[in-house]
Amino acid sequence: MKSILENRPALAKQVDEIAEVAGYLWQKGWAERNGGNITVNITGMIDDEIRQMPAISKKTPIGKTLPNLKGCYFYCKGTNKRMRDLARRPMENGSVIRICDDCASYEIIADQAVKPTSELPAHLSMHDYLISNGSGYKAAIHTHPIDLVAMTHNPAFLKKDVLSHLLWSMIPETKAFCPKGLGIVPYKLPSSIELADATLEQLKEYDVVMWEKHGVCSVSENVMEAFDMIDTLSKSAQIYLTAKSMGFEPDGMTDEQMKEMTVAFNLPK
Ligand code: 2HA
Ligand code: ZN
Repeated sequence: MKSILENRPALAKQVDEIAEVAGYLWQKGWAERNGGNITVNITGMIDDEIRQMPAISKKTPIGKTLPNLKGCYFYCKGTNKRMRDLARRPMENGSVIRICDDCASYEIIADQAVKPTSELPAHLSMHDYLISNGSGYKAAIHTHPIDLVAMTHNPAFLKKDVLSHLLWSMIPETKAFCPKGLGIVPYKLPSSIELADATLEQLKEYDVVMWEKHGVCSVSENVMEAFDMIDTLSKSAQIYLTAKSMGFEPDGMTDEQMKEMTVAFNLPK
């Protein structure tokens, strides 16, 4: 069977990058079994031949109407598929979908009828928003980092921006590479529309959103940047936890040091 990636170097490179990141998520220990999902808006790489391709699945409701996604195409990790398998065989563990003209359903077009991620409503809602605000962002990742999820089990860290400031203060790079910090969504049922809507609300302010006692979501121009933000935050969480496990509360950078860095790196306050 011919793959949609054949003779399409840009699309093949994009899928390679997704597979590379899927491998990192597994190696990090953030992607047990089928945990986590990746979606990328690939509409910009779609040619007329792909537009004519017949669907290989039934039209399936998304669960929401997303007006900005009309005619858009996405690579989506498959539901119940493993990141570690996707890393080696991305077109067997994910698929390319097209959003139908009603903006409320999708169909799979390639390579195989692999049903997209259970978190599709959240992912597509995020992409819809990212188009509407002209961000140019194309990638969304959801994953289960042990350290960051553990921190959401402490109610003190769930108050607005408490965790952002704590993680920023562990090492200068964290604010530099994750300047908006991270938003918090109180616990909601996985895969639910409520989770999708609450995530969307946080995206207005943040590029990274924690789902209490579940995982993290991040959005960026590309899948590597989306991964890097979570990785940077997780590094800070590791430093915090390592200090705590050595029996002391880490000092954190002082307010002056944070201020100096914010000015020097031209970061938002
Ligand atoms: O895809 O992580 O939140 C499995 C999940 C659901
Ligand atoms: Zn999850």
